[in-house]
Amino acid sequence: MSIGFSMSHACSIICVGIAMSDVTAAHAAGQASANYIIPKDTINSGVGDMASANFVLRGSVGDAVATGSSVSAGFIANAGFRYQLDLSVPTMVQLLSVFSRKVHGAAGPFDVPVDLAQLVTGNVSIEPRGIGAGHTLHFRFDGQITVAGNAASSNHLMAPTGIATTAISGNDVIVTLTGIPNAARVKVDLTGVNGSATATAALGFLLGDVNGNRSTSNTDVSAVKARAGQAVVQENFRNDLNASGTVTAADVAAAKAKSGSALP
Ligand SMILES: [Ca+2]
Repeated sequence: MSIGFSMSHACSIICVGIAMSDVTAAHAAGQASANYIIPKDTINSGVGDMASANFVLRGSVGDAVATGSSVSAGFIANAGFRYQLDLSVPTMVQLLSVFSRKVHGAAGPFDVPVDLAQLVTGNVSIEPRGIGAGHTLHFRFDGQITVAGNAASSNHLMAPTGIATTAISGNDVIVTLTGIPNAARVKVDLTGVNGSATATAALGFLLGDVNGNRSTSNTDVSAVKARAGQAVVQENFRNDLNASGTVTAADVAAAKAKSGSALP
């Protein structure tokens, strides 16, 4: 395993990479601090593996070791340099919730919560709004996300569907799904969040199914029609199918065009 080091030496910052096997630990793992010997020829230029732990080495010849690290250890390289190690390990996180978010113009973002108890073949939550530039699923965790990890999307037949990409926003991993067809059951699997956490969510994408019963019918069309002309608020945002910020005739027409459709 490689670990990344950033080294401040004589007031300059350089990045070095070093393999774990090159570090000689004088103390057992798990201790709050330890002394290590780093043979000088084992420090190589390069960018560290950001998916693993990050270390910062600070100090210079003859300098006192810098302070301020939360976890630190003295280092002695064979050349006689002394460094301080700042060790930061990505926070272990657990999933709290998942929701499908769309920004309705000036009205701002509105979220459809995803029932995490449902399998992709079950009574999944429904996103009735159009895909636009992509569906965005927020996977909300209980701590700061520093490594987004990878997402994969599949349908109810376990076949890959669409393209899933990940991004970080605070405690959220945002999965953007593109290329998802209408009337689709989709399962998203996240792996490697902050290095090791995983999460799964399944939902249905069915345009116009504003009452979320997994079929778009005249009932849905009537519901959208009844809210035509309304600015988007929490009570009616599902009816703004094109996420413009107002429920309009275009939304009624979109629902009408899909009337009779259903999830597989
Ligand atoms: Ca419906």
